[in-house]
Amino acid sequence: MLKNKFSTIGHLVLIGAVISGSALLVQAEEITEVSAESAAQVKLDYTAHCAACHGSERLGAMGPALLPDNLKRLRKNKATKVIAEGRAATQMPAFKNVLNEDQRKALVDYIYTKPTMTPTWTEKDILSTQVVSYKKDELPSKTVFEADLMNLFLVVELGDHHVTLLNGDTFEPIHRFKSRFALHGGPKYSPDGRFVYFASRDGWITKYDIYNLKVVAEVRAGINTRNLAISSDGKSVIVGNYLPNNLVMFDAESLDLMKVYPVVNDEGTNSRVSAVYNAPPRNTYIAALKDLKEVWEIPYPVDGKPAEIRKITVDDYLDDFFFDPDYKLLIGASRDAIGGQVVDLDLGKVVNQIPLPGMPHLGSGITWDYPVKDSRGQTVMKQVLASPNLKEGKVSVIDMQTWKVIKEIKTEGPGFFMRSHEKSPYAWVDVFFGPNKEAVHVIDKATLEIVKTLRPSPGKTAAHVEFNKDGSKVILSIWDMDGEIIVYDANTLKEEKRLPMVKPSGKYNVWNKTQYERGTSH
Ligand code: DHE
Repeated sequence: MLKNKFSTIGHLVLIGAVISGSALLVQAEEITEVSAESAAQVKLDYTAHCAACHGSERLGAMGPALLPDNLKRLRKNKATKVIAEGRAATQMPAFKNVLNEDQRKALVDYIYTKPTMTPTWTEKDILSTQVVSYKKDELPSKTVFEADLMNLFLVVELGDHHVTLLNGDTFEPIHRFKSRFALHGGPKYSPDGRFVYFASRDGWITKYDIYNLKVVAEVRAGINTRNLAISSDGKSVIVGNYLPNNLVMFDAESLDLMKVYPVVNDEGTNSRVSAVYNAPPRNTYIAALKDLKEVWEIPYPVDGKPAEIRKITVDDYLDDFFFDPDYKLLIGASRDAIGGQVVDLDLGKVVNQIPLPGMPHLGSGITWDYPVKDSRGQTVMKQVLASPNLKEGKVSVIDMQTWKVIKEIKTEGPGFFMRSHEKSPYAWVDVFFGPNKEAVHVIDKATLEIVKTLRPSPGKTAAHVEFNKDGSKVILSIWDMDGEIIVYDANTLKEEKRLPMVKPSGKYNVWNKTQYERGTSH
């Protein structure tokens, strides 16, 4: 009788795996005993409130995987608080009015329980998912539409998982196509702008031919993916994963697997990848890690052969980071730190600390030249970096020589994305969180003052802007199922056009992205 009263959380996970026919889980290692009633209740709560975002088997979907390995940096009491109050800078809502304290604690115990089946995604799994619809040169190298190919935009519509290709001169849609579930991070263009590579949170990599409006190849690189990067020679693509803890390199042509790099240090501790970026002047990829205090530099493959990794030890975990325009310095921060670190990639060490309290969103950081008077009264240009803050209503502007804060620009709430363009006098920052999420600020790059605050759709989140090729227009998303994108004149700040879209998130201009324009993300 007593025996019957006990079940295992692990068994419930196993049932889920069998039902979904998933090939992601392998044999049990550890089983935690809890009463059958509690196990059933926690599973019901998980299914009702968590599974839609974190996946029915805790492997991640819109939200991250919830497995002990992925939660190493989060203490259990902090996790209970996150369930009650939500998590800053994410889509995680507060559940304190929906789940009582016991339910919240039971959920925390559940997510910190090792699944009976360990999730895996092997080279064999990767290879088995590869589909090549069109081989090299099978499709014509001219477009099936007329437009300035360097001034195209892609708009990711998160609401119904579609992508719209937009003419950047007329702002007329050219084509709309279905994407994989929950694309996240910037799609990456091939250097000539013909192809684009998308990554979905559940690990799918899609290569799309913009000239022919067709998917060329697809492969599933992992279970829970962060982002991808493409090399400047256009020959390889690398994917950073949360689950499994690895980086996966593909040949950019047909997404043939080249190499899996397990992310583990010499002592055997493994880590999720915070993100991986291309570093053009270095001919390398740079990845920062979430659970190891290391930055990894991965050279492009030579003659198709992947090279060995160079590892740089840093002072703290780097959740978020970006580079100076020369890719000599990496500027990064941990989400819980009170400051950022400047890593000299040539010297291979941390060379400075930056006073950046709150939660700077360095992934959205931009740089520009800011005019100051020198000791002789002459105007000289100083390179500054600016970052929104995910916790506080401010934009920090930092001198990139002294690493001192020049100004903290007060905004109406925490912001997610910041953008500018070399030819624009303005930088735009959204107010993504809180009661003023409908607002977007326009900052004068020379005075560091907010010159205008736009509220284009009262009550709806206005977020993420991208400039066109010559910096004369800006498009802004109204982040709503009944949403739209709004085109502005980038100089007069006057609204020019609205196009209905389904929760449009990021927008990506071919020229700005392929030229590594300073005002946008790379
Ligand atoms: Fe993002 C880019 C990490 C939550 C929308 N986001 C990125 C990148 C990283 C990142 C590392 C750069 C990848 C690249 O371009 O190659 N994002 C994170 C997080 O750690 C965080 C805070 C938590 C998480 O859920 O993973 C997070 N991000 C979100 C969201 O909640 C957003 C608003 C909605 C969504 O899609 O889930 C969101 N992130 C975006 C967008 C970009 C992005 C639109 C690309 C911006 C660009 O202009 O390049």
